[in-house]
Amino acid sequence: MNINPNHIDLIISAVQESQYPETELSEVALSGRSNVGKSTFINSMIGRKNMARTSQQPGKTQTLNFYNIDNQLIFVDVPGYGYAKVSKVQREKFGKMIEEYLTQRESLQLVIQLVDLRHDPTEDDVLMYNYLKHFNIPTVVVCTKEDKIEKGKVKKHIKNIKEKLKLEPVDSIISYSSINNNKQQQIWYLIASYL
Ligand SMILES: Nc1nc2c(ncn2[C@@H]2O[C@H](COP(=O)(O)OP(=O)(O)OP(=O)(O)O)[C@@H](O)[C@H]2O)c(=O)[nH]1
Ligand SMILES: [Mg+2]
Repeated sequence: MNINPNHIDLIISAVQESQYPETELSEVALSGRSNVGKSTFINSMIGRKNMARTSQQPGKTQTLNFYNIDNQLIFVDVPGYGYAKVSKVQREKFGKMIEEYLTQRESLQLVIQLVDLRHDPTEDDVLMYNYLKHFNIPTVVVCTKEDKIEKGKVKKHIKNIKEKLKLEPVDSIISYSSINNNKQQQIWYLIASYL
């Protein structure tokens, strides 16, 4: 896929279904725990530094942010889960917002589930993956922060994540670094196969 980095717009930041954009484009949503690198992933895939807002503090993204990617697809940046400092009320609000989107949105074609390559998937990661599978939502697992792992250990970490998530054979798993960003084309190719 060839994406023109100058043709990318934030369509809307939504908190409920009535605000979702009316478009014919397919949507690809980013899911994962807070701080795993969802917003950074979007930026690195489109070659823009600050299109999606990122932070070293977890809990940065608080709404469903719909980005029109060169009129070819929509990336939906989603608030992260598992951030202890978010209040219980806020957490429930996020949960409802994400569930409503994942279960109601007909144009959703793929969820990119991000997990940290360095660690075991969290309990929430496993719950989220099972949730996606329960609703038959096509999923690709991207393991982030590959640059923080020794090259020779990457395979072992992927294998571990695959086992802990009980990854279904149809779902792809790939490691990625938003810093090196050298698998961009491979991932675009993978995404395109779901659109
Ligand atoms: N070294 C390294 N750092 C990364 C990578 N991806 C993300 N980060 C860093 O991780 C931190 C969190 O990134 P965000 O993209 O804001 O995380 P998020 O998942 O959107 O977080 P929420 O919006 O809170 O859900 C930032 O400091 C990023 O620079 C990566 O591949 N390698
Ligand atoms: Mg974010």
